[in-house]
Amino acid sequence: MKKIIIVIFCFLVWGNLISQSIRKDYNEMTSTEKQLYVQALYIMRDLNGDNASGDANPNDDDLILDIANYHAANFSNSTNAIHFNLPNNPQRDVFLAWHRYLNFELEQAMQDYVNPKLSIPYWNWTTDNSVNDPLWDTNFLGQFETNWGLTRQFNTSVSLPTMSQVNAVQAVNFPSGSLSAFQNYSNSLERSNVHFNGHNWIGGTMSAANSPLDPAFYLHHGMIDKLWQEWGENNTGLSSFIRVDMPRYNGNHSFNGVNLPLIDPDSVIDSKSLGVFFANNGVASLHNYTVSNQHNSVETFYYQYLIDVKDGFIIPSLKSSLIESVNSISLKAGFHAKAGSNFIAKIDTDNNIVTLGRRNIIKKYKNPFKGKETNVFLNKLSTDDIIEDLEIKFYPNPVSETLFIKTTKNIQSWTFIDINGKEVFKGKDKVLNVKELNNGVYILKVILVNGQTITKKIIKHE
Ligand SMILES: [Cu+2]
Repeated sequence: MKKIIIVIFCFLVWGNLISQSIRKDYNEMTSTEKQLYVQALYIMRDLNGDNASGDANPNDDDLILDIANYHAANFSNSTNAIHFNLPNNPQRDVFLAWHRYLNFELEQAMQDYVNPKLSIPYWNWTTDNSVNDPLWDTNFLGQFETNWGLTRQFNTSVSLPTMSQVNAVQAVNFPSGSLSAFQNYSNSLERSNVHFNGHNWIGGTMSAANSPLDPAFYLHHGMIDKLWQEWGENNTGLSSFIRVDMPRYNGNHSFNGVNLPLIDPDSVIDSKSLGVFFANNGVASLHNYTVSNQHNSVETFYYQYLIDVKDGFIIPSLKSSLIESVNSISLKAGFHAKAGSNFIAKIDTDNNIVTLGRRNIIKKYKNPFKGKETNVFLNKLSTDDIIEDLEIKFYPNPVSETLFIKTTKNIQSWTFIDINGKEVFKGKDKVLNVKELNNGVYILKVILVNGQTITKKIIKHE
């Protein structure tokens, strides 16, 4: 009886899924994600979708143009200036907070209008500093040069920020422990090559006050935002703004007919408070965070590589969180799904964020850290998505020690076959200890009690 109540409760609560954002290097985007992101950019310029049918006022639902106009109008020298207020006007300096909130809002609009799993990627110029990088492919940001008339110059006499320039800026924290330390940091970041050269290396629109018209703007500022977040985590408590009423829009804004309110820049000092997290080299680390369900009815985390949930990641009673990875999720000490919380960990084996066809598996998962059981189950998104056929998943793959076979039907037996077609390992359990197996590529053949056979390539590594 208890179980039934929980399931019904879940269906109600999981109705409206909007993601938290795990932002990643654009190189980690799948081709589907890139395609969707590009599509989202076009949609942001025509939110009502009426331009094609001869809309008389095509700009009134153009979010990107609106952002660019706002940015240009308040670039500097105004009460609401968003640039260059330091060192003379520290009371006005909102460079970092304003740009953080801008990316957040655009991302929210993309999630809302296009796909809840979209996030704005970042451009790490310390590694991607060539015009031949995939960033500029015509199927990604390259197409906007012509389509949006950006007159990019690619001024390669300007150097993109190097790792040592970034490290030098990130080390700024003097005079130590004071508000001025943050102001020095903000000033160093904004006025150094690290911020300028991302704009000026591209040139054209990116060098002008309406630079948000170039989609590269959001990836460039995505990287700046990531640096500020890292600085804040290394210099706890130092980020602080004097101004308390940062205007996002000037009141004439037409986006969706809504005038967005003033916000306190201090409220965005930790990007996690906006539901924004940054992944690095295949790892999204979720830590020091308490799920609040403030922005969304369910906090959903999506990333295709490792989601590492640990130190101080708390899901309080009555709060709900869904963590979804294509590859692997690790729950470590310090992660705590409290009694009465809703927690789902899900492996999206299709690696396809537009696939809505989810199959339903419920597993009891022993939480090794609390001595209590936590429900970890693969959930379906809606009743339209029910697929009754066989479901089988292998996790993680590649595997180093223990491989899990998750299936909706019972397993009769399984066999590992090596590249010579020889059987090297066999058994019946759903949890396989593969420690003794040599590294390499195998075919795992699973025979189910109903006679069906599934094969899958498995990689064993160190
Ligand atoms: Cu700017």
